[in-house]
Amino acid sequence: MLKIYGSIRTRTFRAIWTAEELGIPYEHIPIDPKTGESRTPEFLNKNPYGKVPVIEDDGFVLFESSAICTYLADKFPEKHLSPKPYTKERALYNQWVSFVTTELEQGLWTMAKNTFALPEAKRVPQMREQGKREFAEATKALNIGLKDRNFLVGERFSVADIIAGNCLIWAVRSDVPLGYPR
Ligand SMILES: N[C@@H](CCC(=O)N[C@@H](CS)C(=O)NCC(=O)O)C(=O)O
Repeated sequence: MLKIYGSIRTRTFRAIWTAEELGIPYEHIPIDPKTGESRTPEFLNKNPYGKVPVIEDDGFVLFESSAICTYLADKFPEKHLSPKPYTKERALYNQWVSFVTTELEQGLWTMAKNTFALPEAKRVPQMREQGKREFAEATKALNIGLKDRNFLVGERFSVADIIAGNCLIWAVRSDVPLGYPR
């Protein structure tokens, strides 16, 4: 059975959300990075970077949340959670997944690192404002990208919406204003 490693209050949420949308059985192993569980030799064997989420699917190990969600969605094409490869929809899907993970998320991550995630001595408080500004710029672009549509790609809910949705939930939970209607 598919195994999903990582506590729910981490980016592992994306993998679990995807598995739930697909309606597939999985075992959740709530490895908590805060306790050092993701840095044991056994876990580093699965992800040498020591982070969650990680999945194991019949012995196949994969890390990076967007790769995991896309792999799961592609495995069940009849559920339409990712567009078919080699299509324009797929290119737009790749665009939004990259945008969310390399742009939208980074502002939030900068804020989190300099508020609680890094050891206190390594935090730079001024970087919190920088992160907030970057997140605001990225949400502006996301708002324009959604225009009058409900989903990031075409007329269908996809993993791109799951990853973007997870980032926006993360922002709301951190009291960071979203600022735009879409
Ligand atoms: N780009 C990675 C980021 C993974 C990541 O940073 N995970 C955090 C939890 S949300 C983690 O495991 N942090 C532990 C650490 O930094 O030691 C992904 O999307 O999977």
